[in-house]
Amino acid sequence: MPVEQLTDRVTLKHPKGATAEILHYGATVISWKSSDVTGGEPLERLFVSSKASLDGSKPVRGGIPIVFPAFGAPELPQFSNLKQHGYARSSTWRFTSLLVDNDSNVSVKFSLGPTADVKAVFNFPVSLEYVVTLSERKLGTDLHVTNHSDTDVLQFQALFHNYIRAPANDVKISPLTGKNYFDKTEATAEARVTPKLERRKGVDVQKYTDSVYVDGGQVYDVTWPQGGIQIKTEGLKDVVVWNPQETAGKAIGDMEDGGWEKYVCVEPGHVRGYITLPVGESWIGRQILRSG
Ligand code: TA6
Repeated sequence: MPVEQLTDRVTLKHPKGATAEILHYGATVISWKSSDVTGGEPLERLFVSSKASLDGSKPVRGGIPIVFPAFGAPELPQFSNLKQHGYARSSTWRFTSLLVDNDSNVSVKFSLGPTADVKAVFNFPVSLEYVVTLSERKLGTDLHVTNHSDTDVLQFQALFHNYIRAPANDVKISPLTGKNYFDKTEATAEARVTPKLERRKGVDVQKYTDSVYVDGGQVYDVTWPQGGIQIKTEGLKDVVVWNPQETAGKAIGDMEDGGWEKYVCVEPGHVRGYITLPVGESWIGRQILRSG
């Protein structure tokens, strides 16, 4: 059965063995298992902390949380009621339909309208749809944003907060050479808003890393000895690379011991500046993750 609906999640099964699990809470992909080009048993490609809450009590520490309408600490006045990274990852989405079910792809859609709990924090007539597509070696996630206002444009940011399962100290992310980035680990506010030029051929996360690359190039290779994930994106011009390492990692309440050694976050998004969506229009931001 390609799609199974459980009380709190939907599971996808591809005819060639790949699987995915999506919680209704946050429409958070909490598992993606796929083989690589050599075939073999599908392996888990995402990291979810063993201390993560999956009961809807707080955003999932891992998988692919959806960041919308604001990245980081919300800045715009209309976002003043929102928490860090916005409301999409901490709202309960509705599974609306099985879109595609064939030998190549299994694709499902979730939606999040301006429901009461959303209006309580963000009173703007915006609706979200999220399409997750599972292929033999790929996982696609598409976020559709529609502005239903008759009068106001919608300004927003969006990002897929991918926790890629990987040996963090052996990972390299490329090609980011020549890209400008902002280093959020800098000690002073001034340094954190001063752009740096990336000179490395492969970016590592062997030390505490929290970098926002502007216009990252929309294709990213996350590689390590004997493994890798490629990320291709559309509509998401920037990319964030994050790993807290031990000191910052231990301070994260729902991070399992040593969890920081098991993942790297490579997060395509539009997070420098805002997308401005005119009245009545829709926007799509998408990514395709490919294993091996
Ligand atoms: O995407 C990187 C980041 O913004 C980091 O600064 C860190 O805060 C991380 O997201 C996790 O944020 P969270 O709100 O999920 O603890």
